[in-house]
Amino acid sequence: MKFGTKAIHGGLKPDPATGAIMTPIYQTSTYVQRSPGDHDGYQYSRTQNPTRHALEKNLAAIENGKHGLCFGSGLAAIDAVIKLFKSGDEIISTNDLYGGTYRMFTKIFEGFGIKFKFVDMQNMANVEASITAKTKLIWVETPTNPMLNIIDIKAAAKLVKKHHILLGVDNTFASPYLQNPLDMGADIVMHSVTKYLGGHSDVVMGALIVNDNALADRLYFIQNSSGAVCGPQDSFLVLRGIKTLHLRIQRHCENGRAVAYHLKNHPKVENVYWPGFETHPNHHIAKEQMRDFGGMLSFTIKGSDLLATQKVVSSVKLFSLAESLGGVESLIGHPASMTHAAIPKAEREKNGLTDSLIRLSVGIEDVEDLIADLDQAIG
Ligand code: P1T
Repeated sequence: MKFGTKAIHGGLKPDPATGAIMTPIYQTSTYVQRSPGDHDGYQYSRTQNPTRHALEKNLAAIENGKHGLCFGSGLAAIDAVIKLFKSGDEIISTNDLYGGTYRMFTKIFEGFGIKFKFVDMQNMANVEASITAKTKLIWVETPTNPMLNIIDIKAAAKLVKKHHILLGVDNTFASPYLQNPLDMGADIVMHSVTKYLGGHSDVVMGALIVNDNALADRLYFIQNSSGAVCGPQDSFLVLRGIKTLHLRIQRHCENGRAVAYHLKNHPKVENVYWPGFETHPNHHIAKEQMRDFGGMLSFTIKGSDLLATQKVVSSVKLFSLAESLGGVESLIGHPASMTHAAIPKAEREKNGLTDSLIRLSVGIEDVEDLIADLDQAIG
């Protein structure tokens, strides 16, 4: 089955009770048992819920995985992954990543004795040099947020196989339409479903997709025991969002490309970070592991300091100045003071995330209007 067909049908069947073609919102916390233990597979909605279950199967289908698990947010999904480990274990993470993930790693899990190393993975030799006998997981975000670096998933997979450890990939920026890390040897795929999968900026949710049955069981145990699950109403909205994922991403990519080239040729723009440019340092890997280059990009304006940058992001009329990404509407953000404010300035700047960086989530509006808005904001 090809992607669009899987997005609409994958893992789904008409509701067994009524034949409803759309999975109903099973807004219930519990399920009646005929006698203790005699039930139809549902006991309590933290453990399992039919609407969430349908979404989990659909997500597994579009990521070419066997098992899907949904959580109350993207961070809750990552939290479940890190709970696979214990004090003394080490995790190697990309150095450029969502600020909230960095905050959770350093402010929550380091307190529990798990050690994190933030490494520039654009060169895999850096990763191999950081592996010790205590390393248990390599955590990759690709494309990275917000610098749009590309990490070679197949090379990372080769490394984890050699060292008998796990590879987790945060696939949020790419979406399953553009990139399927399990096919490239990853053990865990994670999504902030809040973004492209939901697609309409109306849900906060996270997901994990895995192939290995034993790993899935351990994650199901954590999902049920820690309880950070999503609700049925949100599961319904995401099921609905995924039905148009392929169409939306095609347009995000088309618009992203047009905006990227426009900014590249703009006399006031200094740098544009977008993996579709042949001059992007890892364009060849992006071309190999992604179907297209997505609708996320970052840029800087020549000679722009913090104040001038904040003025530009506040001057848009059609873009909205807001955190998040991946919705149908275009967003502009200032990572240093918004999504990545939790990362110390010195740490951010090492990775190129300066006060002058502007991030765009290019939506699916008419691109001429988006370009006109950026031009008037840049001035
Ligand atoms: O917001 P939440 O659903 O908990 O997802 C966290 C998360 C995880 N991974 C990546 C790559 C992300 O971008 C995010 C959330 N990011 C934003 C809110 C943002 O504006 O970058």
